[in-house]
Amino acid sequence: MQRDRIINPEMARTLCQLSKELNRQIGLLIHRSGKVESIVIGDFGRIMLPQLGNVRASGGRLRGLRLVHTHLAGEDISDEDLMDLLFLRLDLLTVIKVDEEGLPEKMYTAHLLPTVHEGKNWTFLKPVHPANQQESVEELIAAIEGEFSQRHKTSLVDSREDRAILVSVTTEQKRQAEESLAELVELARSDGVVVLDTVLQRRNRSNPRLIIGKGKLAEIMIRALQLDANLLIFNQELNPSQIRSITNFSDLRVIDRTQLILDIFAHRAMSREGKLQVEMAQLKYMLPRLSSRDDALSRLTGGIGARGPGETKLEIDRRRINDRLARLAKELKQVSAERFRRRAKRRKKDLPVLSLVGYTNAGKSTLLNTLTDSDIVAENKLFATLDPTSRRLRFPREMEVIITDTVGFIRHLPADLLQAFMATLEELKEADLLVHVVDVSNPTFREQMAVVEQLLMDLELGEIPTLILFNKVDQVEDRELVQQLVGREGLLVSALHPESLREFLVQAEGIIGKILDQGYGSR
Ligand SMILES: Nc1nc2c(ncn2[C@@H]2O[C@H](COP(=O)(O)OP(=O)(O)OP(=O)(O)O)[C@@H](O)[C@H]2O)c(=O)[nH]1
Ligand SMILES: [Mg+2]
Repeated sequence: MQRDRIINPEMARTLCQLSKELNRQIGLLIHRSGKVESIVIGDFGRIMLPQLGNVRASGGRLRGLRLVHTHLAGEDISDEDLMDLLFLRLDLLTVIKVDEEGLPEKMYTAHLLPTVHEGKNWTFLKPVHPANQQESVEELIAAIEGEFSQRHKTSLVDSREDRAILVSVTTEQKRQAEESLAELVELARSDGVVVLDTVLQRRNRSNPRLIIGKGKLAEIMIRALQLDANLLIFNQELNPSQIRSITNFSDLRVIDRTQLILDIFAHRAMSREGKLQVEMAQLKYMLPRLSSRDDALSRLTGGIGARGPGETKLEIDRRRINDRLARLAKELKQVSAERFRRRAKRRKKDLPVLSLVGYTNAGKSTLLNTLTDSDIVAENKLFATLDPTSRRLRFPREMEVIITDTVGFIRHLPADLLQAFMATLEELKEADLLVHVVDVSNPTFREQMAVVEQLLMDLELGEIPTLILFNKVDQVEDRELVQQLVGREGLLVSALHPESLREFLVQAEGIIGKILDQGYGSR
């Protein structure tokens, strides 16, 4: 094809003629160089495009391919055509209407716009007969690409941050769905992601193949283009086919809640053990999802029972990951052994242990700081603490204990992560008293308590005496709620205000004292 024409006039005629004879749409995917990449034969009403690889003009935002195809029923550029333009980021999308005689009537062309114009990200060129093409497509595409990259440059200034749209597709009740999405926003914020928009879709049943309908996905893609998002975060765990069903349509990065949590952990891990644990969880999560990565490749080697010569890249990746996992497991074992020795040393001093547990962001680290006059990281972010910390704490009646702070809990804690952190969490078994810190200023604190209690059971910590602290009362306006809590099995405190903790110290000392009296010698 000539580089500066959308399509050569003779070729347009041939295409129309064949289309008419076959009574099917025919499409050409044409590279910017003029090379025809694919010929697609559809049926009367539509064509299905093959999966496109990453054929791209160097560094551009558009794909480097234009689609030129025939329409037999005199219909205009359809919504489906526009979706192809949008999802595939085609250079251009052109429809040639075929007339009764099988001759080209006119060509109708749409292209993307880098900015929203009248609520749309695309615009139409003036219809033209294939023989009368005046404008150079080459120049046109270069101009569009230029505008895109200019926009890109201006947003590069703060492009170290990810800009995300959060999506939740769920069968939950409305209120629960909203709360869960709100928590996803907090997770994203904690990971330094800019949240541009949230989309909540409630469904009666979940679909294991397509997580989200194509229409809804189109809406999200348009939104993503408008807001210049580079990331979609799903609240639900995505299986490989669901990931594919989305990434087939778009170039946006797609991750799920589990990956987001893993990413937070990866950023926060400070100790060697923490880092090893997180990397292990990440690799384990990635492994089964690898198949969806390089799809073009796996299709190439898929053939008729034939494996390509040697290993495919995918297999090499998979083997590397397995090797790495084995190495990590070995290292982790060593580190855990070291920690065990340290712990044994501490054990010799035989101080009772009081462990803080609770939902993430409940105020555990703040409490430890206030009680022991320490300065460990406590901030309004989820999972501020990953590595366990221990401090000595002197009770009012001169008794001394070790107080430990550890990673917070969250609902739907990723299984791989829980497993990786098992060694750290196992230490909780040595606690003489668990202090369950609850953030009562959070409207979902009851659900959070239930999550923590369930996890404590799962970790076989249900037998250890537990004291509940209703924290952040200073933040609660609802006096009625406070009254309700007073009679309950717990103390109202504010970790920021030492004077509110006096009663807690007395009670904790009492409980531990009693345990020691009863159990001395058995330890
Ligand atoms: N108003 C108020 N804020 C509190 C109180 N306790 C903690 N906070 C705040 O809550 C936020 C979270 O506190 P952290 O101590 O980091 O919570 P955490 O339980 O250690 O959380 P993770 O380590 O992230 O799981 C911080 O911004 C604290 O300042 C309180 O009693 N009142
Ligand atoms: Mg903390």
